[in-house]
Amino acid sequence: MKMTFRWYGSNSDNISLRQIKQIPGMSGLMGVLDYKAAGEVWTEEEIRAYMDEVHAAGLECEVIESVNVHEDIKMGLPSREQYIENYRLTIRNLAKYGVKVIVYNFMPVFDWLRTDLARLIPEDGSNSLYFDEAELGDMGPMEIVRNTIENCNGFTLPGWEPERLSELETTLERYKSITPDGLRTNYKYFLDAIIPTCEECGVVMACHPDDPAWPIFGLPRIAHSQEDFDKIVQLHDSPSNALCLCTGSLGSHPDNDIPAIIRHFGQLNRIGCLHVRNVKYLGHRKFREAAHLSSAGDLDLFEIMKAIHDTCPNVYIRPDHGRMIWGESGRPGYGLYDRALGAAYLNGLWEAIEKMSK
Ligand SMILES: [Mn+2]
Repeated sequence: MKMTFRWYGSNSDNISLRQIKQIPGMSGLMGVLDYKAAGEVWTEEEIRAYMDEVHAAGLECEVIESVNVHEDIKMGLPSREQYIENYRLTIRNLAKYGVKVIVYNFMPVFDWLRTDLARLIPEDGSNSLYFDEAELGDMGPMEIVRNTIENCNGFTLPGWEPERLSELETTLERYKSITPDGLRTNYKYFLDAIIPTCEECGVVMACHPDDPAWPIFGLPRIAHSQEDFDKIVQLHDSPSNALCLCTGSLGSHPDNDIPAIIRHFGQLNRIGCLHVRNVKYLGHRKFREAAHLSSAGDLDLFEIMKAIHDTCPNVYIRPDHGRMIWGESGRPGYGLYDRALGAAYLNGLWEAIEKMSK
């Protein structure tokens, strides 16, 4: 297992590489160029600049996240050809600088969704991201977009780039005629086009699950259960067509047995990387993000780490969203302190599992 940390780059993250390097057991980053719009080519110059900085800090960057798929590819429009060509070039450019795994998603419009980005946790005064479908009921898509952008403390949030959302109304209208099967057809077209490039360059594509793990606003969503991912890995049968198993996203639905899902796809060699975090269920389609410790939420992090250890022990993982604690302010979900605590805890579980299994 390689422990990593998400970092947005020195112009856009308030956490420094030195701080990340000081977290025990941190091997590197899951990096991102957060200023790139979906469909743009990530140039060699941009990637080199990012990597040089990371390597100078004594960290690796073998996983890159949020290489966003242009909406025209998901909708299957004729203009997808150019965007697919750009995506292939981005894969090649990233591979040249040592990238082994690319995290992306195939979710229509909304990358992830919360109704509150800083919900007070009354027990200890910290706050975390929160979702309540009942609150969403009164909000239209445009309103939730406005809320999310206004409440992100001036930081960009992955998937919520304002440029991408400017044509929201037209896009939402277009999706009305696309069924889940139709979306899968467009997905297969994309995978058939890019996976041979990945195989050539030794890159694994890791699809991130829907978050939360059910359909929203009537949009087709096809990545929120074991059955869904069985279909996805079969769309193009290759070890380069894998998933980013996000325990908090899939785990937002209590029916998803996360350790069992890890074992299933781990045995198939289809897990490119994992985001590991905990969630606390508060009712029907209502949850908040919790500290990583198992007893702080409803997921069993020991069983999760054990499933990783047993079926995909060399995989990249990172502590996912943390709470905001100790007076920290920053990008919602991506503070330093709680994620560092998460990494230390997950490393502790790992050490115990490793030694017990010998
Ligand atoms: Mn995730």
